[in-house]
Amino acid sequence: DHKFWNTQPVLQHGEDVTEEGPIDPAVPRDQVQQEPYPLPKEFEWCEVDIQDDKQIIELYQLLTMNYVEDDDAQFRFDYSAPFLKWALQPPGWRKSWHVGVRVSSNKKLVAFISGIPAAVRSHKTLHHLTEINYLCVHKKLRSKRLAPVLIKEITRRSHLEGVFQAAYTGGIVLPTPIATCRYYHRSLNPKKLVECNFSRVPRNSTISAMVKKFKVAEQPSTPGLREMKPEDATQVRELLNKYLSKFDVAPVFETDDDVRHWLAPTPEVVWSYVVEDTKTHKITDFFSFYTLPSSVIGNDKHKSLNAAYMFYYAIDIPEKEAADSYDTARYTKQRLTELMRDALVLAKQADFDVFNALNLMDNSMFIDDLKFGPGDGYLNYYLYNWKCRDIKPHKVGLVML
Ligand code: MYA
Ligand code: JJ1
Repeated sequence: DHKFWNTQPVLQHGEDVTEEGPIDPAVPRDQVQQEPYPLPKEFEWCEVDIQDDKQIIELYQLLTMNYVEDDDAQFRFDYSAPFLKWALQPPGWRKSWHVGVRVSSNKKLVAFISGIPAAVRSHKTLHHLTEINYLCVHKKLRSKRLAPVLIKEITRRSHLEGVFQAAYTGGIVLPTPIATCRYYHRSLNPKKLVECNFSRVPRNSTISAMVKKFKVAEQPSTPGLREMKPEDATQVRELLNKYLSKFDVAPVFETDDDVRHWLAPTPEVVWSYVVEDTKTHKITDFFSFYTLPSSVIGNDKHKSLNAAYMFYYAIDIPEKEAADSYDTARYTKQRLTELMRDALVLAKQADFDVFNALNLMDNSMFIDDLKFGPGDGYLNYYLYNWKCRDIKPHKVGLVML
């Protein structure tokens, strides 16, 4: 049983969804609790100012040492400082949603939770909600019920801004996922992955056979493929919103600024490419991936695994193919497989060791052909204060960082 989650406006385990909608009503600002939730006496609240180099480094260090690990504690996510700046400062970001906890006596940062504003559609409803991420409590302060205080405080700060729904993901199962996706991995540097115990040499195989199996082309092959430019934002926005409209939960990119922030290339953080039709100069395809290394825990040879994660993509379905759903599916599979083959080439050129993807959107169409294998991790998707029917992985169009 869940002492905390039982008290929250979320679907409780086993409850059926008859009608979609909020669980608790919205509350006017002046009726929202004005005082921060009390913390145990040795701690105090702070806002982490991530424009201040000193504070972004404190946040980076907290997460690098204490954030998410795999089930066997072999790897830990190592989000870089530039990545965190990008992830936490999209258009409309609020400093009051970058919530830290410090030890009062020495001001050491020991816990964190963040919210960013986002437009996310579930089925037919568009929500202007908070995306919650980077919840972290220092390893030495675990199991003291600090996490519920952080969650209640970010909820209160969200209510103060008139936002009553949230989206979040997690490796663990809580009441109640709207969707559960699985991680898949495509080796680019099999030798290093084996040395890190990220993957194993199958009994009937050898390292050199694996090196051969996972070789990719030297250069991408799609004609008209190039890096995305900020000037492409309008076309990419239109293409992507149209593609995302077929999923049951997906973001809506409401402005070109959103697209430039999230999807134009940012060095060391996000990599984005478009296909520009050689004749019409129209953008017909788009894909992106982001950089998220993991620290390799307790390995003498390797300190870090350099992973690329599939981010958003879209293809234009020509009218001829859109005529019937069979042709659409066949076209989508072919086009996406060729595009993602190029994504692997570009990721290899950029020296990534592995390319990761979830089985969401249309990823299942290329996962096998492009030699991705299933990982041992799952990602659960949640909505706060919204009843929502369950969603199959291939109907999920939302990627959280
Ligand atoms: S997911 C990433 C979460 N971070 C990590 O996994 C990093 C490593 N782990 C830690 O830092 C700690 O173990 C954390 C828990 C901080 C996770 N999401 O303080 P406790 C519940 C939600 O004694 P600790 C991400 O960032 C747990 O079920 N709840 O535990 C999205 C129990 O409640 P109950 C979680 O281990 C976060 C209670 O906390 C999670 O010291 C979305 C125990 O508290 C989790 N990942 O600390 C947050 N893990 O008794 C929700 C444990 O009921 C946002 N718990 O089972 C909700 C929307 C808010 C905004 C609403 C706006 C309207
Ligand atoms: O990376 C993950 N698993 C790896 C390493 C497993 C190490 C032992 N536990 C894995 N490797 C096998 C790869 C192999 C490559 C060749 C083909 C066959 C497969 O499976 C997993 C994902 O699978 N990662 C995690 O568990 C990290 C946590 C995931 C939950 C994230 C929560 C994020 C919350 C943010 O909001």
